Amino acid sequence: MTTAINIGTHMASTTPHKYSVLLPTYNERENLPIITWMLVKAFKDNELDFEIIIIDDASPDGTLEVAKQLQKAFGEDKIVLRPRAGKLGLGTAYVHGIQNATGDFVFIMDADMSHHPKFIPEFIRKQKEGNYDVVTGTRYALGGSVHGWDLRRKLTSRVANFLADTLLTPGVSDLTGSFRLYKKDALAAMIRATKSKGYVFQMEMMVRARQMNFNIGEVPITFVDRVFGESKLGPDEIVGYLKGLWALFLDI
Ligand SMILES: Nc1nc2c(ncn2[C@@H]2O[C@H](COP(=O)(O)OP(=O)(O)OP(=O)(O)O)[C@@H](O)[C@H]2O)c(=O)[nH]1
Ligand SMILES: *[C@@H]1O[C@H](CO)[C@@H](O)[C@H](O)[C@H]1NC(C)=O
Ligand SMILES: [Mg+2]
Repeated sequence: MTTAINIGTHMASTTPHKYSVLLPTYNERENLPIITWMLVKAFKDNELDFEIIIIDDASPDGTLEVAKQLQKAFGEDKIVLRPRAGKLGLGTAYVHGIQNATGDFVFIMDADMSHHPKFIPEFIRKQKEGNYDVVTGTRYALGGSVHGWDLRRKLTSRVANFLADTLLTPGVSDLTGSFRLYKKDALAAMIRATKSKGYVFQMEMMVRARQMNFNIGEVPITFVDRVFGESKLGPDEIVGYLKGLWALFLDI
């Protein structure tokens, strides 16, 4: 009996998991080295196999040149470059990046330091705990929080979340956030089912995940405002979000 249990535990603990991180960048020249260094450290400290896939959309600030330097420093097996010729948006950046993901798990996160790599082990622990298909970081439950945003920005995010939760009811406390860990096959299936582009993309993925009966776990994260660079959230983004949300509501 004991032997059988030991063998089982041993096999489970030595399954060679690999984590691919999809890092879309647009004008993140200053943030990219810091986030990359911290990610490498988080994975190495925890003895995890990983790769970081940088999807840069021809950033005018020279982010791609910085990414090439990082590739030299950390190695081509650790830093994979998947640049595109123009700013084609976030949704398609993920689709583009996942084509080169060799891990059985995929992290999606922002490159501007709003999503701190120190949470990586917690996502992984949570995933194992419930064998979840998706683990989503939440700012709005379980003790998660937001720092560095003014009241206007906080309200915008809360209202966006409230609207999405009311219209779509997918039972995820932070729908507009995007720091998540996926089983790669589950992510591929969600992406195939998702039609939206831009800001609504991440939200629709959670709706599709529920429809496909994937198990979703949540971990609290503290979200901090971007370290370097200007926020891109303006009236156009808000109108685009509302239109996208409404289209999604009519579609489900
Ligand atoms: N490849 C690619 N990356 C993008 C694009 N738009 C944004 N990003 C990146 O996607 C991540 C999230 O975008 P952010 O601009 O931080 O969006 P946000 O957090 O809602 O807004 P701010 O941080 O306030 O600007 C960051 O790493 C960006 O550099 C794009 O069109 N293409
Ligand atoms: C990414 O994948 C595509 C399609 O499979 C392949 O053509 C390309 O060479 C890969 N690029 C890198 C950088 O691995
Ligand atoms: Mg940001």
